[in-house]
Amino acid sequence: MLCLQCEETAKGQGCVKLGVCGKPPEVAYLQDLLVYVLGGLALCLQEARETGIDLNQINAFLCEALFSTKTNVNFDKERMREYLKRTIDYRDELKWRLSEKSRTVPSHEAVDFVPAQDEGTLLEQAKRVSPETRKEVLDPEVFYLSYTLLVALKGIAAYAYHAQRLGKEDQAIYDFLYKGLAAYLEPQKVDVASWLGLLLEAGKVNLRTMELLDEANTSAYGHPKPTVVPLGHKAGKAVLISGHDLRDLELLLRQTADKGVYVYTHGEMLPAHGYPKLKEFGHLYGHYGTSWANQQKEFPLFPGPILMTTNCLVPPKEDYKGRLFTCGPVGYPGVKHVRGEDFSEVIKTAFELPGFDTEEEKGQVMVGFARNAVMELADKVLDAVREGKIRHFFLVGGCDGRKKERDYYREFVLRAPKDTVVLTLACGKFRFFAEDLGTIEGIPRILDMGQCNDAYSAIKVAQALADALGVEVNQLPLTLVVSWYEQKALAILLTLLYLGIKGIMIGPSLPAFLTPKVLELLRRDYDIRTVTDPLKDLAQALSRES
Ligand code: SF4
Ligand code: SF3
Repeated sequence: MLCLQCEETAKGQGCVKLGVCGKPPEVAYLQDLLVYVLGGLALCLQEARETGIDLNQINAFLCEALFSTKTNVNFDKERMREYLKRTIDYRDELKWRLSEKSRTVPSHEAVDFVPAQDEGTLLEQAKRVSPETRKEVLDPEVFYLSYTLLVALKGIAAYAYHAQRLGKEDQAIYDFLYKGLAAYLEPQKVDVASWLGLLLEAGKVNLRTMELLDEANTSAYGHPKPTVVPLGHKAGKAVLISGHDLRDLELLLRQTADKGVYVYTHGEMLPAHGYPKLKEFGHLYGHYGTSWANQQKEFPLFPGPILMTTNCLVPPKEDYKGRLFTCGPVGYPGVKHVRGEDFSEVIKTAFELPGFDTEEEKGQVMVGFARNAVMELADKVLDAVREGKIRHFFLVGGCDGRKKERDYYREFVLRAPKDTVVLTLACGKFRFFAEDLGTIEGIPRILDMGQCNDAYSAIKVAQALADALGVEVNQLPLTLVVSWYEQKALAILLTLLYLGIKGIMIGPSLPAFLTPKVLELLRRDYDIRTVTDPLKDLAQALSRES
């Protein structure tokens, strides 16, 4: 196997025997094969695009299938085989419909690919189209650039999946997924300059996808409002829900309403507490635990079932595996998977388990500072900036992970001068989310803007601040300190580059798939830098503005 799609990739170069995340080589190969057959499907979809054939179901499937190959989503080879089969079924149906309409069926091996029935041969087939083989046969620059595009496509597909579940779609996003998968499938047809163009286009399409997701979330659940979230628990039966999918949370809340069960959020589900329509459910009580990286420590102590709606799933330990559930694109062998939208098995398990015996207070955090809530503070914020009471903003956002170096982000936030404000989003914030940094003129010094899925909010706020102050975004007293781990973060980074944002600090290490040439370009044209030492980086960020 060869997988280098996340920040924890082995030796900073690529996992070749077993994923650092726990992904076994068989699953890695099947995911590579899935990407290949999705490429064949994408060629057919490009051809079917203008024929009037209804593509809705296939588009939704395409996003889910790509999502399943992201880091920490699906570790189950049987589920991968199912995704393969469904891809081939959709592809063959499309081929038939294209012929029926006298349209040309695209010519490519992936369009005619037939998977072997026995696992050994299937894995051999997969190996032939895997990054391991691509690396041997492709020009190195093309290998890495095409890999970077694939990583971005997975991030975009994840956002599009969430939006689609709430009824928001844009064919232009799907068109780009087709185009990107086709380019990955036939990399020799794309020259180096065009790859770079495709990557910036991925940033542009990702911006649209995040906008659509923002529209999906806010139209379904209202604009988030500043909300206090308890970190303790009530006495009683309890269900824990993690991942990013708000639709799954809504369904769980509806299905547990008036049943005497409290629902707690974990990880990236924390910002859900800020949405007015989700807050209406009184049994959505509080938040339990921190980021995905601490699951193996936190999950054994939760006395109820745990539902993983999306990434990040860590291979579960035996002491909680039996009460863990997955849904959507997530999967792990031996863990119960909820198909469809009926969580009654999860709820039944909550009644079989003890729940919390006693009530406990463990402090609280504030969430809900998404774009609308920050805009409501705009006058106050702008006055504070003009009066010099707020000297600088830091957007400390992105993923968490297991590396000790990620303490950098906590140090950075704790050491940020008292006249600075920290905007944050995504699971990296769990390194500092419960710290009390105080307020400036009543404005909290940590403003939690939401999940990684809410990066659009941060972009809108930066643009609005720049407009109000009559400057360009790059002239704002704002520094972006990004922690990346997985594919959505890369898609966001490309969006920031597409928007021309300069001076981003990224860490804890650089993506293994960026070639020296690309890095040189990023440094030269975008002034991208890697994080070094919190105090040094803080001093540098603050000096640039003076
Ligand atoms: Fe390795 Fe990350 Fe790929 Fe897992 S997802 S196999 S840790 S590179
Ligand atoms: Fe986190 Fe997986 Fe990226 Fe949503 S939950 S930000 S890592």
